[in-house]
Amino acid sequence: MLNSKFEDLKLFLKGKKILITTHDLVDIDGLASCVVLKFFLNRFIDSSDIHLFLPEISKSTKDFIQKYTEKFPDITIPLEIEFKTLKIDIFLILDTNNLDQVAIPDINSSEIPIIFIDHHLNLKKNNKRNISLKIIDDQYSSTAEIIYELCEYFNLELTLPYKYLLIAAILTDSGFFKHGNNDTILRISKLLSNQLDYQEILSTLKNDKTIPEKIAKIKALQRVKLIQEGNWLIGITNVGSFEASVASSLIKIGFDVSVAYSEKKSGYRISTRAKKYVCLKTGLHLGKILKEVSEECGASGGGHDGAAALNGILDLEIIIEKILDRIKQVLNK
Ligand SMILES: [Mn+2]
Repeated sequence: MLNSKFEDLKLFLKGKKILITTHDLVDIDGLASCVVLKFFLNRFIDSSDIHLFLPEISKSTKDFIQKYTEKFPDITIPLEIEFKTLKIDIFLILDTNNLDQVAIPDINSSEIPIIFIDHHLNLKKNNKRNISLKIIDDQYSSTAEIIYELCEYFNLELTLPYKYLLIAAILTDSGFFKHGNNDTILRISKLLSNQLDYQEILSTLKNDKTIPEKIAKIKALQRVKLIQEGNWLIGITNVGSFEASVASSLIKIGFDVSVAYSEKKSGYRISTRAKKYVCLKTGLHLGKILKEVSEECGASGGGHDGAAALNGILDLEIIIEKILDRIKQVLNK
C-alpha cells in the first residue's frame, strides 16, 4: 500500500511552490493524473502556488480533450502553457520516472528537488539528482489509479469531470483492461455512476485512425519478419512513424511478441509489445530488457512487462539484436 507515502507527500508539499508536469507527448493518463492531482493539491496543500506544465500533447489526447471540453465546458485544461522559470520549490513529475522524457529545460542540472509518481518500472536512475520522494509502483496499470487512491485516502470527493478523466486514463493505459488486474476493474466500478455512462466514455476514446497511420500499419505488415522461437512467434518490422501502434497491431494479428522501430534524423525509437499471457507464462518483462540494453548502450528505455519503448541515436542494429537475443533467452527458458 502506498498510504504512508501519501502522508509523506502531503507533509512534504505543505507550503511549497509546486510545478506539476508529465512526460513529453502527453497521453491521457499523463493528462488526467496532472489535472486531478492539481485539483487534489488545491484542496489539501496549504499553498497558493501550484502550477501545471503540459509539454507537447499527443494527437489522440488532443482529440479526447476536444470531446471532453465539449462535455464539460467548465473545466479548463491548460493546453499550452509556456514554461517560465517560475520560482518553484519542487517538481512533481507524473507518469514517468525518466528525466529524459521530461521537457523542462535543464531539469537534469537544476537543484530543485523532484518527486515522481508513476506506474512504470522504477528505473532507479537520475541518481545525481535530488529525488525527494518516489511513489512508483508498476503493479498499477495507470498513474491515474495511484492519483485516485491518493484522493480516496484523504477522502476527497471527486466531481464528475474529474472522475470522467480518471476513467478515460485507466481505460486507455490498461488497454481497456487487457493489462489490468482485479484492482483496475474495482477502481473503475467505484468511479462509474448513473451520471457516468461507460459506453459514452468509450465513445470519446474511439480514435479514427488517420490515413498516414493506416498506411504505416499496412506497410509495416508487408515488411514484417517472422521469427519462431519454440512455440512463440516474434514479429519485427520498421516504419516511418506510428511504431507503437504498429507494434500493438502485430500482437492483434497473432504475434506473441513484437518489435517495431522507426528512424528519424534526430534518432530512432523502438516499440515492443508482448501478449500478457506470454509475460505471465515466461516471465518476459520488456521494460526490464529495454532498460538493461539502454544502460549498456547509452540509450534511454523502459516501460512495462508487455509494453516498452527505447529511444536512441547510435547503433540501432546492435541494439535490436540485443533486444531480440534477450527476448529469445527468456522465451526459451
Ligand atoms: Mn501511464
